[in-house]
Amino acid sequence: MIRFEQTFMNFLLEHQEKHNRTHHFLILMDGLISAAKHIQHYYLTGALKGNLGLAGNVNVQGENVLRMDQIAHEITLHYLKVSGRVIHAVSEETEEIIPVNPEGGRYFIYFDPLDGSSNVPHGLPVGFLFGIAKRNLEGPEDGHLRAGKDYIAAGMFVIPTGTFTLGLKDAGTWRFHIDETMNFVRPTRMTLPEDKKEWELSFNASNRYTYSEKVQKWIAENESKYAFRYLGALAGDFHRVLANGGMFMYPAIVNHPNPKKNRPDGKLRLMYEAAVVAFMCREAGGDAVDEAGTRILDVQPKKHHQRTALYVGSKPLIEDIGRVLRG
Ligand code: FBP
Repeated sequence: MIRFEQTFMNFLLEHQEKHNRTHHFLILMDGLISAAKHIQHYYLTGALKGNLGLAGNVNVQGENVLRMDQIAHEITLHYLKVSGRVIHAVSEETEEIIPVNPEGGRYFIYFDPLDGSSNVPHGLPVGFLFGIAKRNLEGPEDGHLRAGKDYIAAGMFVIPTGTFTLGLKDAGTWRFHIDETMNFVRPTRMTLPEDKKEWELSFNASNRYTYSEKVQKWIAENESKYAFRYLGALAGDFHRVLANGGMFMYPAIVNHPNPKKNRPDGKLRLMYEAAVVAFMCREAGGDAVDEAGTRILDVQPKKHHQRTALYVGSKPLIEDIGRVLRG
């Protein structure tokens, strides 16, 4: 007896029909799925094909571009273009907002095609993160940057583990696994566990004495209560938090012995890193705040590559650290 698993596309078709929505979103998601599989192939063969090294140039963030960053960006842009559904895109890899199909497009997409650059040279887990917003269908569209609360969906692929997680506005966060036919299957609803026994803390421990005094104090008072895990790639670390509960944080760096290395505005990017995991976390019953204790999803972006501090995870922990940050 052959056992058939429900595929992602069948799951999404049911979702769209249940909510009397159009096929446009299905076509866009099909493009993102194709992009993720293509990126996974290049990453898995990267070491043998010599694609895990530097590309030789510097990106908008002033960082050395990795060959795989360029490959992942190029692949994603191709599938967004052929979907015909995207007005414009914001990519971590390009300075300017990318006009894709300004007239015929229906969605804005904000993406980081390969997140977790410190893991790339070792072929270790990285992430493909994206947030999607829809054009104004009732009136004129000015193309303004959307806050996370205006996203209709946000998701991440953890590459090369073959897992895909998608948050749908007011419809939960769902995880899918890749099967032997390279299909994403078995939709599993993700809800942050209330039981604290599995909760984990995730942050770059080598930065802890560069955080604000109040954040350092919160860590000292709480770290012994939870396990500590850190992969060094947001998608991988948040993947764990979503399953086990707890909190991932990348606080502002304000007490670095070398003041030039301070990051008072945080390191992670608001639109295609922080807001993406914050959206999935909200749909899974969690929350996320910035260094001021403001909800990440409520922050209106002023610039498309704007940075932010990030605290994301189980509601009781975010409420607790939020009080400290607002204090
Ligand atoms: P990149 O987009 O340059 O990879 O930066 C993002 C990121 O790698 C996140 O995935 C991760 O959470 C964080 O930076 C790791 O930073 P650090 O190496 O300072 O701990």
